[in-house]
Amino acid sequence: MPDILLIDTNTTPFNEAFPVYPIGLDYLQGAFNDADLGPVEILDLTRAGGPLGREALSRRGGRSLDLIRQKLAEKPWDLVGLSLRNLDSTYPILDGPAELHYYLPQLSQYLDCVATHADPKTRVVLGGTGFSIMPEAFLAGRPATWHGVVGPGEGALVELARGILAGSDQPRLIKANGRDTAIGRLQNRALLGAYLELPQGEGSFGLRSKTGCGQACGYCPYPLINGPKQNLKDPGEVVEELRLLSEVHASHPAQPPLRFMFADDIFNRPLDHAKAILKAVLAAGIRPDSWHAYLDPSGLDREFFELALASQGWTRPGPEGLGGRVMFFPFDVESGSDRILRKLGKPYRAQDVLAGVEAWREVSGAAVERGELAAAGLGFHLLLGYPGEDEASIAETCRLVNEAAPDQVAVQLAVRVYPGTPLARQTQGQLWRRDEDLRQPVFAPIDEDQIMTWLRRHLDAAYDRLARKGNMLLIGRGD
Ligand code: B12
Ligand code: SF4
Repeated sequence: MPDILLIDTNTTPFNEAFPVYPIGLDYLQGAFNDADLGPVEILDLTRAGGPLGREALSRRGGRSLDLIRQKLAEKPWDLVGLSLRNLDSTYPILDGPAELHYYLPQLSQYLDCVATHADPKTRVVLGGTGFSIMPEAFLAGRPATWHGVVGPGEGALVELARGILAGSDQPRLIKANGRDTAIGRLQNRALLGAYLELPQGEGSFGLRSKTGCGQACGYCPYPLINGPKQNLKDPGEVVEELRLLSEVHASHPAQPPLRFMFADDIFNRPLDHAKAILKAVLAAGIRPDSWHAYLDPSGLDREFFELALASQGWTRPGPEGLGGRVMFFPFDVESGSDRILRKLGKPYRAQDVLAGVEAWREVSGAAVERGELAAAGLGFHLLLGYPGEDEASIAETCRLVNEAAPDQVAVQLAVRVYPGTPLARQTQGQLWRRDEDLRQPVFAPIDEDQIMTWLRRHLDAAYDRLARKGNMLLIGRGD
């Protein structure tokens, strides 16, 4: 059997505070097993290094380098794969040291360590979301024994490994995004069990019901990762993954709440597929404590909300005193201005959002009346300050907010320009020149004070609560 090692390099402060299960590596490990190339070892740097207090976070890098050195010294691995997930926090540097928000220098240190300590015959393969967004930032200058895979690795990495083991020449960079290969599945019981030991946020666990969203919104790097089209997973396979997760959960002594996220680019596109999955989950009798997903705010209908409610989507136990379960449903609206939505490349308009909100209100309102929910709250997520934003477009967005009357509005006030996106093409020559300029976070410039003034002018007076952290605003109603 070949000696294959997969390393999860996600040692970011986020992964310390909000651990995310290394779904990608679990899927790849399963793909190697299916191809009779297993067992494959996973080195999860953050978990293998053990917990660190907030004040000791700076020690994570050194610990991880030690772990990499130790693992590489164990044997001359045939193949070492490194998963490079996060490039940055997506927030402009707020306060504190830059490494809290920008991870390329740390990742480069890990790669340097592998270059120095791996056996000269070991083939190194890079992949993961961060790598897929800017492969050259990682691969440039590395030895000829290094390769990279852009996009989902289940098919491409196994193929590459077979070629390497057979001694045939292999391409330096494989673009696997957009290929219709089988999507992996959660299969590593021990690793899933280990993550149940960790403090769980909204959803440490994730699983994928498809790849791709089929859109190309101006600012978004997701199509660079998963390609321009969609590849769907059979609902039955999703059920099998959830069954496994439920079994591992049921055998865990502490029984923390079982929450997960459909880690798709967009879960409800195509809507029928999302519904088929929820129906299959319900039919299988699987009841998580909660789940959530990223959604397209248009095309959400009553049936979707009914299925989401029945399967505990976006619900949680209510606060003390209220009892029962509550639902908080976030709509990723981005803008209420059709002109800006067009500029963003969004396929929906403000009217579609209102239709979705109406369907949500009917379903959640009926559930509250029946006593199934103790309360239901609505959230909007907005992205303000995209190139072309002005007082008229902010006024239109405020009009949509005033009409839909969400309980909470989260506003993001800065957009990072990722290489290869429509926004990057649009801003080349103004905000950046060479590809290398975009390796460091570059944000589309905005006048935050001006936007705040317009928001205050056009939002209903009921929205009288405002909290601000860096480029994020949280606006609430006092009524
Ligand atoms: C779901 C998701 C989340 C969920 C995760 C929930 C969960 N329990 O897993 C939540 C909301 C918690 C989250 C949080 C964050 N996320 Co996020 N997230 C995603 C999303 C949409 C999907 C990731 C995923 O799990 N996919 C499913 C798995 C199966 O796929 P995968 O990891 O990509 O692995 C596949 C391939 O990449 C490849 N592969 C992976 N490793 C390797 C290794 C080798 C050797 C090879 C060959 C291939 C390979 O094969 C795998 C199988 O197909 C992506 C965007 C996207 N469309 O990919 C952003 C994304 C990964 N997130 C990102 C970021 C920045 C964050 C946050 C820092 C945001 C924040 N400020 O809070 C935090 C970090 C959290 C942490 N602990 O690290 C960025 C990372 C890139 C970047 N810009 O830096 C992305 C790309 C989005 C973006 N805006 O650009 N995230
Ligand atoms: S913003 Fe959403 S719909 Fe648009 S390209 Fe990104 S993932 Fe797809």
